[in-house]
Amino acid sequence: MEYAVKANEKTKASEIIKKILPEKPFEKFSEHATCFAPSNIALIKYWGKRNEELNLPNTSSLSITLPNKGTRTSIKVNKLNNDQVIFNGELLDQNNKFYLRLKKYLDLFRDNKKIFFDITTDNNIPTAAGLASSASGFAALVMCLNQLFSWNLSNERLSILARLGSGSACRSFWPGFVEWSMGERDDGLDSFGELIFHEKPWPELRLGLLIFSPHEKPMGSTEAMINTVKTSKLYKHWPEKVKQDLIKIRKAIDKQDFIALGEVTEQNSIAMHETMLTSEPSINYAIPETVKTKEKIWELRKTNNIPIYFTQDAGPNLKLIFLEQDELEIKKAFPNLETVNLF
Ligand code: 2P0
Repeated sequence: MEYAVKANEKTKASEIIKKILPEKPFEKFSEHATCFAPSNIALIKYWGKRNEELNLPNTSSLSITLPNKGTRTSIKVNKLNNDQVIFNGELLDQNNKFYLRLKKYLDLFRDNKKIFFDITTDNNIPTAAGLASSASGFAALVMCLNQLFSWNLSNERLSILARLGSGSACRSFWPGFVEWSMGERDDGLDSFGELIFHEKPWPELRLGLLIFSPHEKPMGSTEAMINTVKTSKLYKHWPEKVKQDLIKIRKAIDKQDFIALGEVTEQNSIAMHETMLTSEPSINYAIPETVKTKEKIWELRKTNNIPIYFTQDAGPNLKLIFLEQDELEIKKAFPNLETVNLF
C-alpha cells in the first residue's frame, strides 16, 4: 500500500485543466480540426500510479515514438445535446466503454458547459492489444481541441492534459526518444513528457511489431496497475529498478550502444511482467505464442549471434528492437513482422 496514494481531494483533474486552459476556452472555435498523434512504446515502463485520478506515476518512464502508427482524429462542435463518436468507421453506442471514457474526459474540460462534439477517430494499430492505442488516442484528441479552440498551448501543456486521459499519452507529442518525468507536485504540473537526445537521431534503429492477437486484453492496464501496486510482493522493488534502468538506458542512447539498449529494455519488460505475475490474483498477459517467441529470440541471440531484443506491454504481442543491418535475417525468422523505421 506504500505507493498506492489515493487521489488528493483538493487537486481534481478539472481544476488542473482550468489552470492550463486560457480564460473562456470555448468562446471561439473553427469549423473543424484534424490531427494525427503517434503511438509510443515504453522501453522503460510506467507501471503504478501515485495518484489514480491524475495518472501521476510512481516512477519516470522512457519511450520511443512510432512515427507512422497512431491515431487520426477529427473533431467539430455539434448542435446536438450529446457527443457523437465514430471509431474506426463505427458509430459508437452511448453505453460503449470507449464512448463513456471519452465523454468522461471531455466533461473535465466542459465543466458543465453545454458544448458537445462530433468526433471521428481511426487507429492504424490494433486497439487495446497492448499497442498503446489509448496513448495516441488521447494525444490526438487533445491536439484537436487545442487546434479547434486556438488555445496555442505548448506540447508540454498538451502532454499534461493528455496524461489526465491516459498516462502513456503524455509521451505521444514528440518523435524519437521521450522521457516522462514523474514529477513531485500533487497537482502534477511537473509530470509530462520531454523530448530527449533529439540531437542524436539513430536512423539504423528498427522496431518490429509481432501481433499474435488483435483482441481486447482480458484486464485493462489501469486496473492491472492498481492491482499490482496493491498486491504484488515484488512491487516494492520496482521504483528502484526503474531508476537504475533509466540511468542505463540514457547512457546507451547517448552512446548509441545497441546491445546496452536492448539488454536494459528487455530486462525492464521482464521485471514488469514478473511483478504483475506475483499479484494476487496473478496478472498474466502472455499467451503460448508470446512465450515461444521469447525463447526463439533468446535462441537467435545465443546461437546465431543476432542482436535482437523484445519488449512486452499490457497484452500478448511483442515488439522487437534491432538494427537495420539485421533486418533481412530477422524477417526470415519472423515472416509476419511489421517493421517500423524510428528516425
Ligand atoms: C507504458 N503501459 O509505459 C506502460 C507499460 C503498458 C505497459 O502505459 O491507466 O493506458 O490510462 O494511465 O497509459 C498502458 O497504460 O494507463 C501503459 P492509464 P495506460 O506504456
